[in-house]
Amino acid sequence: MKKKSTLRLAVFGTLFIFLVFSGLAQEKLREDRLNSNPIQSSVPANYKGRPFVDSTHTGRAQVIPGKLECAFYDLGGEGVAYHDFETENRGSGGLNLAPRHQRPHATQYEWAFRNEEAVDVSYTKDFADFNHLNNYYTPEVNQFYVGWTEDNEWLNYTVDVKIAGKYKIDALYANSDSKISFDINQTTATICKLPLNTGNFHHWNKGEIGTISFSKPGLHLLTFHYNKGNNFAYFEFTLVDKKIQGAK
Ligand SMILES: [Ca+2]
Repeated sequence: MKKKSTLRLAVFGTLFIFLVFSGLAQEKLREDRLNSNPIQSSVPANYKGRPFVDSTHTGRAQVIPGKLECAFYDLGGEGVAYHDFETENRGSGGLNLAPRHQRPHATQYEWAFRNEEAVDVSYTKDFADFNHLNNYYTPEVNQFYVGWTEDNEWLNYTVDVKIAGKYKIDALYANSDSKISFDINQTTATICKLPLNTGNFHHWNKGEIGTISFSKPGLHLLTFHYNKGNNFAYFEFTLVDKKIQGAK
């Protein structure tokens, strides 16, 4: 009896191990297949920018559906990855040089983020952005944002669209209720309106601003156009319809 049950245990044990390993092998095969499929690209051939990369970012394009962080605009510099009014970074390379603006909840990484580039970037601070009752939406601690905005500035993002279709856009922003727009692959795709004026550059709101459609999956060049009067933290793209009408 003892021998039989030992044998049964051995058979079941072997079978169990076999099933686990064959499951793992199949999963690995599936991953390899996914990775070997090159992402198709609709990015214009003349575009010289590339996704942002640094010590903590991989250099992969930001993904749609998902959150597009404004401060993670592409690498490539003035006239390629962005257009900015003046060469100083008035956040990381200006305001945040003052010890008072190097908050204990952040590190040098946040204080000095992309300080060699002209786009004006800063991060949310305890004394300015959350410990007050004037927010419509409380931003995350150390949330990067693009500020000190001027008329006709723009930022480029190489984005990886996983599913073609129509997307709702929500923005985390502060101050003016201005209009902004997005191009897809260098053609105007949508004009959006920020829903309300928060009355202050450190009173934040998160709300729906419009929709945008991508006609196919893969890499696209998304250009964000804006004017004077806002801080912009991020945009969230949520798929609302896989049918596409008038998509770029
Ligand atoms: Ca600047």
